[in-house]
Amino acid sequence: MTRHPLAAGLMASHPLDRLNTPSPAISGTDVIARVNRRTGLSLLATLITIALPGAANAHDFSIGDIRIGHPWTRATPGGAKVAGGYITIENTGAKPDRLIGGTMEVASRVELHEMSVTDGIMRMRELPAGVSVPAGGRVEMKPGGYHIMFLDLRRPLKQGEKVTGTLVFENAGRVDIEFQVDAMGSPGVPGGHPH
Ligand SMILES: [Cu+2]
Repeated sequence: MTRHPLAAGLMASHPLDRLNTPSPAISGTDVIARVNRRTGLSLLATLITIALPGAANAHDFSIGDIRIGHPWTRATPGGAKVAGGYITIENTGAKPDRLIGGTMEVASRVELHEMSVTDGIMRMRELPAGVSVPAGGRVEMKPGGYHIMFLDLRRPLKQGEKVTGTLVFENAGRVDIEFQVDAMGSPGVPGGHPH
């Protein structure tokens, strides 16, 4: 998996700059740090020490035995109506599970898709049965393969923002997640989606 450009950016900037700059999307870490700023600098320093090493992979979500790693998508040009979302799914349980759907605040519909090359042509198809995750297994949804398709975008996605949604697993249930929006055309499929 490629290292996330946003994660690199986060690591490069000074933690205090981030804390002192109100961002439109306030992360849990920021809120905790702000609350604790009142309780003393040493505590704040401790918090930063704890929070920062996790910055590169703090962007994880879990429900039951399912762990969702690093949801990301791409910025879209003005008129675009679709975007692809990418995640890794880990099933730490003893039973198989299945990603069967989801919702996005920025899109009126979400589908699960697979992109594959057949006879030299890149094709995309919907996976009506979802994406199965074997017990103890791991599935990578990434450009050129499985993806979460955001359909009928209500607005363009802007680089650097986070967009929220939910994913639904057959066994584990529903989980709220956030997708980081990467640069337009960040490592993916040449030509984008043929929708
Ligand atoms: Cu698609």
